[in-house]
Amino acid sequence: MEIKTRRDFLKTLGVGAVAASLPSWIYSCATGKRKPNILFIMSDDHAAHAISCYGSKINATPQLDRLASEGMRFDNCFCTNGICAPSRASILTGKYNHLNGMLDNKLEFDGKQQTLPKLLKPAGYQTAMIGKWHLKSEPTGFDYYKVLPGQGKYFDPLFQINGNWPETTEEKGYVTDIITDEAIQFMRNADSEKPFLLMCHHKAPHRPWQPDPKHWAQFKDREIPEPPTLFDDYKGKASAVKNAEMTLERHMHPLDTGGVIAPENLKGKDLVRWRYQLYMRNYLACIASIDDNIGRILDFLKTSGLEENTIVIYTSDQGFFLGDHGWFDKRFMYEESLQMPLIIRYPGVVPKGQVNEDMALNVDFAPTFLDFAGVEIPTDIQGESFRKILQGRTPKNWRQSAYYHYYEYPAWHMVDAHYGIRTKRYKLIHYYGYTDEWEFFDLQDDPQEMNNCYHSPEYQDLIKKLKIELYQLQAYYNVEKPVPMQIEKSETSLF
Ligand SMILES: [Ca+2]
Repeated sequence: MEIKTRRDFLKTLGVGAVAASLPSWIYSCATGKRKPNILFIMSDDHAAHAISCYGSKINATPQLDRLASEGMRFDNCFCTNGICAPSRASILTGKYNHLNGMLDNKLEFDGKQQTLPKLLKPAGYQTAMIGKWHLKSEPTGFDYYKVLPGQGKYFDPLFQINGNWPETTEEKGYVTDIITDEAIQFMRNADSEKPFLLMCHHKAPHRPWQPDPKHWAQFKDREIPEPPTLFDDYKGKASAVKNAEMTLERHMHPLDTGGVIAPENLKGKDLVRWRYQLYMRNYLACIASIDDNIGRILDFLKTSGLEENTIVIYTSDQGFFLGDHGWFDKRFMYEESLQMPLIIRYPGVVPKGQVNEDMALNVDFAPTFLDFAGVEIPTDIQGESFRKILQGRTPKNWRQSAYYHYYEYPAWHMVDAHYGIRTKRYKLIHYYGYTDEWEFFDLQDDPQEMNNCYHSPEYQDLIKKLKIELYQLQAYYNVEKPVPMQIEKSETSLF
């Protein structure tokens, strides 16, 4: 009689009879369902405007579109520091970089600190990290890891596997396929009585772009539409923007165009156009492999029976300039670099085919996953759980502005240190490293950020208010007053 009652109770929560025999700790109090598996798929430098459900004009990503049609797409998800290692550290810790220590790519992550996998393990989670790690120190908190050393290689990559750190083992094949194979193998072999956290981090589409030949064949003769800001002349913009060493015209390396060197007679706009085409064909061909492999993962989840109880997340550590403003690379707080694609599917919990406009940040990921797992969110985590947003209920006090802080200068591309605030409509940026200049954009009237209106009289009152809010955010996040940096040449890790 007692068992029957419990089964009836579980049925009301949507939990099947088989699950009723499982221990109580396996249920999440947040959803009343079994604690979900969390499959976190992250690519490297995949801009949202190279995903067709985000309105890409340059490629199609049918498998990511499929994921979005079955879940929720976030249109205002932002990184808090637009380069690789810092974003990864924020995702792992739920904290800004001044607290987790990864201000830039040069530093080494302190693996002793609190991280998402360490918090999930006591709740019964199996934890694994497969693919690009990029935090230099040995991964901690994972039952299993198999990571690329440094940036990794596209073909026949080396891996570092737990138990044998820092030795490397070569795997034959294409990196995006191999990482997917490994992820599927982990899920297939995982203990089905326990939930898992699997962080599946692709190297692609990081430069220098080396696509799988079968995808290159699809793109090699394709004419890629140019972005409207390809020939931004930076008029009225900050010196940091004018001085950045990331233009297609003057700073692109031959490796970024597949090792092909531009004909000598090409100059100015012709050279930019030539480089843009080769750059984008390689970049988009790398993304085609990611999309195919997302399809393989989704098919596996369906056929294995894991689909219903697995939260699938797709994101990228930050965005990228796809010729926008004449640039490649990222770092700046401009939209193309700031925005992270974010698509989340959780059958039966997240409504299908939703598009959300609320502001999410990479520091929100860890608390959100903890929340779904029914794990108490430590008070020192700075991000906020957006579980309720995923369930269709945005909290009334949800953030209306986001704080960003980029530190890495001097370094590759010589982008000055800056911080800023973005609201739904406006953006205010302060470059403070070797310069002391501001930019202000009205994103409603100027979504492409071509007109710096920092000195426009009609915006002065608004800018004053935004500065107050910006400094309040710095105080809220315990950011020490940023100081101009020592300017000296230094070595840094690639890109
Ligand atoms: Ca990156």
